[in-house]
Amino acid sequence: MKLSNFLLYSIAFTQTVSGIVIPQHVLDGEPPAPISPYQSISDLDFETWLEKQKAESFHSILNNIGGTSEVFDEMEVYKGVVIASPSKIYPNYFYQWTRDAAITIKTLLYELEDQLNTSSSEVSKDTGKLVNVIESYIENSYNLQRLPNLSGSFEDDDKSGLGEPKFHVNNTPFNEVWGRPQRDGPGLRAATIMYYLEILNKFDKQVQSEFLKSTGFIYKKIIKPDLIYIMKNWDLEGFDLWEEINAVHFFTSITQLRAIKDGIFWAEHFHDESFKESLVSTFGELQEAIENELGFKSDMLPHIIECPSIWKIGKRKGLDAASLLGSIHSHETSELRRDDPLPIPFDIDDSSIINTLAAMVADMKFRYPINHNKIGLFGTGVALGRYPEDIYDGYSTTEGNPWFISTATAGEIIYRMIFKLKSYRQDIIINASNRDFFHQFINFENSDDEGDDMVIPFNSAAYNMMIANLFKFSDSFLQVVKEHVDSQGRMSEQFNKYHGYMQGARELTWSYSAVWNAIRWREKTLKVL
Ligand SMILES: *[C@@H]1O[C@H](CO)[C@@H](O)[C@H](O)[C@H]1NC(C)=O
Ligand SMILES: *[C@@H]1O[C@H](CO)[C@@H](O)[C@H](O)[C@H]1NC(C)=O
Ligand SMILES: CC(=O)N[C@H]1CO[C@H](CO)[C@@H](O)[C@@H]1O
Repeated sequence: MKLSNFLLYSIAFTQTVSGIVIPQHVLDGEPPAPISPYQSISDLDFETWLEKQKAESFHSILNNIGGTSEVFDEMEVYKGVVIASPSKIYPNYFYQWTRDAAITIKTLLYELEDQLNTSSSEVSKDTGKLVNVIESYIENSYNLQRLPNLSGSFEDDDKSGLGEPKFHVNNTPFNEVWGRPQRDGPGLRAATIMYYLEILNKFDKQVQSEFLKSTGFIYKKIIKPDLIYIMKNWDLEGFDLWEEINAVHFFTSITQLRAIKDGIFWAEHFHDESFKESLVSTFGELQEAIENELGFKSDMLPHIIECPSIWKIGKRKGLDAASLLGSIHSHETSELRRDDPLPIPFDIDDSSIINTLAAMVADMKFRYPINHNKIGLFGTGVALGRYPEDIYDGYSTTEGNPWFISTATAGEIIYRMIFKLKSYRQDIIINASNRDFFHQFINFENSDDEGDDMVIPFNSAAYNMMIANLFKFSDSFLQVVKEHVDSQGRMSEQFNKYHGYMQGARELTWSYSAVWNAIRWREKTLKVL
């Protein structure tokens, strides 16, 4: 976006919001053209939009995967390769990241599971196509794992090559300076592939690909190396999902824990006893570290500290959408059992997670001018960015903006919280731990019970009112998303904090996947209301 346009839209904004200080450089522009970025879709009501956006998002995800893309042929983007974005310049995201790919394919797996569940024994053409895409990703993972690269090699004792964050779309290594290693990739990939095995098992299906042979082959050759990587490296520093800080990170640790947990199940399934024992001991150590040793929690703060080392030196508040992402990607539906023998901490309804969400809203409501019209409102979602101190604008470093991923993920968390409350028939318990979150919905100052625990009994009138407010809260995040996508449902990485237009890498695969998942959880939650 040219600077002159930028000034124009910002001015338009000052006319609708009063009492907000707009930086002088924004005020120095030409008179405004009264164009609304929201015009193109304002005629669609929310429900219609959700349905349309879910389909568009899914289609756009498939277009960013080699072998199924209608945009790229297999000579350019190899089969099973998931590109982060089709953008090749300004910025160049035309690569496959291990993290983004694993998260994307997990989205396809949710769809596959939904399709298999609803369709009768006959496997439809669409389902067959989906299986093909998923298996080509798994095949490609086998190849990528074995590519020597600047993080190391597959042959190293500690499997250091698996920590390489990204590759070219033709499966050659990326040999430039980068934030490496990134230690979340192997766990995310392994968890995604193990979820595929779980689906095959559940619906009594076989592996289709001749190359992949069987679930046993996939376990031994692809999943196990990634688990070994975690066992050998979980206590080491690495770059975060935003590729900026070489340290210990909540997102990395908790998604690693998830992979180890699933690994225990599959090691047992394949009678890999001694390996299972090693996994069990890693699980114990890593869980203890996450809860008590790595510094993700402090008595001084109600929320998660995503990167304790940078918080300690006072450079960041610790607030980060990565904590929300860590929670959703380490907890899933299949864990909806009461007597889980290996519970993973910091589920979506954990006080520290919902307090993180509340603190992000409280910060970014003021930080981003497009949220200023909601300053007086409580229990309403706003556009969320990655973290308060962010200065990456999608092209270079100036000022941070809201992201589709963060905003949609906040919605997903609250839908899932409602889903869990209703499915478990849980009372809502408000106490000192989660008061920061519920403060958005209850005015404690006027209540006699300030300081005391408050129990809202399941299915009482107050309970149902709170559930309705929570549902409205989660919807309001998707309403923000709706205001910033284009008329085709396309999504870039960010939208500008002053004027709301999209910027950064266009058609970001992860944006589609985050929004698709939030909409899917909304549908699931509606069924239990
Ligand atoms: C299919 O979905 C329904 C509703 O969510 C669920 O109760 C059921 O257990 C699922 N069946 C299978 C085989 O997953
Ligand atoms: C608040 O309630 C939760 C859930 O029952 C509990 O885990 C937590 O320890 C409680 N916090 C306080 C400060 O009592
Ligand atoms: C340690 C190691 O195996 N490094 C390799 C990483 O990849 C580059 C490019 O393929 C090789 O040149 C290095 O030898």
